[in-house]
Amino acid sequence: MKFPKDFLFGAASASYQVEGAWNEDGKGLSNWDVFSKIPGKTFENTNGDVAIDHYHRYKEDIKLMAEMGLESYRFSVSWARIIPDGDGEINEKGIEFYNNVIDECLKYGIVPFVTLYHWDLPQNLEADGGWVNKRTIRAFAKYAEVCFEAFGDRVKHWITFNETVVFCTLGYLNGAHPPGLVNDQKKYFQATHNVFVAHAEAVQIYKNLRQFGEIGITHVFNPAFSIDGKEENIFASMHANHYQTFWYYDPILKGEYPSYVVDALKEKGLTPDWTEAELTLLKDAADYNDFIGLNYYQPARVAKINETIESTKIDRDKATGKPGNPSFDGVYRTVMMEDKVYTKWGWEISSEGFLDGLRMLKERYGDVKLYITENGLGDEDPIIDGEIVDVPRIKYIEEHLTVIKSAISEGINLKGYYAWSVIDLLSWLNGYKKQYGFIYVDHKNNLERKKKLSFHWYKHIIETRGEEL
Ligand code: 8VR
Repeated sequence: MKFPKDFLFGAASASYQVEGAWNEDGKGLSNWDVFSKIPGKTFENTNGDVAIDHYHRYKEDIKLMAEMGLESYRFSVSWARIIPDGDGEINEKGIEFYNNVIDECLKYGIVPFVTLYHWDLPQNLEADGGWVNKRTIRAFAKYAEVCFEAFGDRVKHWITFNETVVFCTLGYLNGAHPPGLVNDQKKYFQATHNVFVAHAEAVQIYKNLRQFGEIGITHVFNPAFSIDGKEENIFASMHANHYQTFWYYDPILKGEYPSYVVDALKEKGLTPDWTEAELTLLKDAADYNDFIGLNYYQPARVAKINETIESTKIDRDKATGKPGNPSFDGVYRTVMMEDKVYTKWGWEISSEGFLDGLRMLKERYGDVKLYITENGLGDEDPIIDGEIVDVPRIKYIEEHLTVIKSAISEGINLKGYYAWSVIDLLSWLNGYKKQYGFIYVDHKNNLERKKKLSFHWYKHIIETRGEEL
């Protein structure tokens, strides 16, 4: 079987992780420009000032993508390039840059898939309370509209937010992402709600413009499974799925929050400040949301605990996705299991977890349209005789694409696959050590680009539409 004709084979990146040019051509400061410069926040104090200099090398990079046969490129727009202070004047140079990127993609027939928010918030808004302040909702709606009007004639696929669970958890509970707060549960839930409202506003604006494209959101997809058949651990997995998945997916797809979480928040005095009008907006926008993007790397294996959590602060090395942390409410813990396989960064490799998770989604949300907007292997790639032989990455992607194929044959509505990442880039907290790309970037040699083994492999998969998988 070949993948269906309308299935898109792509790869992804994010503005802060590739662009650099942090203060060029009128760009404003983002929260990451500031946060990454606080000593100790990132591995070896790396930051995105230069990143892989995609801002100046986008032509070369997109040419390589075309050579690889990429059908679609998922990238994000840096809000502070478009509106430097978040909600004031528009920076024409910023618009021009993304126009160039989009046109360069279209020149080769590559479909641009655009994320509006991949974590880099204008610092001016962050300083005023960021996602906790409702001003940011209005600002986002305006920014989204500016992007739709500037790029919407050529961009027909929009993602509002990337992984709300990650930037809110790390930002308001764990202190590992901006704004660096610890254990602020009230703000955490408020920020998530404000993001969902901002998403809903953007969906409405987009549909009112009648540009006839599609709009959705991307969430981390981290389905939780009990470590065994014990009742208490099965309860833990149900609890984890409600807080980590349904809290994030329900308001987008069903237009309402899961009552299991709502009731608990009420009891604890953690209910966000939400208005009737906002709740109605969520309900209305859910009917117009076109798809959900899933970033799948690993499932969660969970066990019940009963702990009083003094502080949810976690150190950088524990904030990078490795299991072992207790949940903020002390109800469960994620665990590493002896019979599972893990990457060098401790992320479980499990294509079965992927398939089981997709079935769980289908059960809860029916036939919603899905894209895999990220999936890939973070590794330190071996270089042998000058060649980058990233065989484990090929194996990883092969396994996951094979699962997608069977999911499609089971009737799961999957429309595209975006490997993370198209090119080696800056990891938020891990510097350049953790590589994900099909294209290698030589940091010792003027950021020169080089094709990896996986580049040729993926090209072949695309050419044959996955027939051999
Ligand atoms: C996703 C993010 C993306 C990347 C990939 C890989 C990190 C990284 C944490 O959660 O959308 O930006 O972020 O995962 O892992 O290493 O930079």
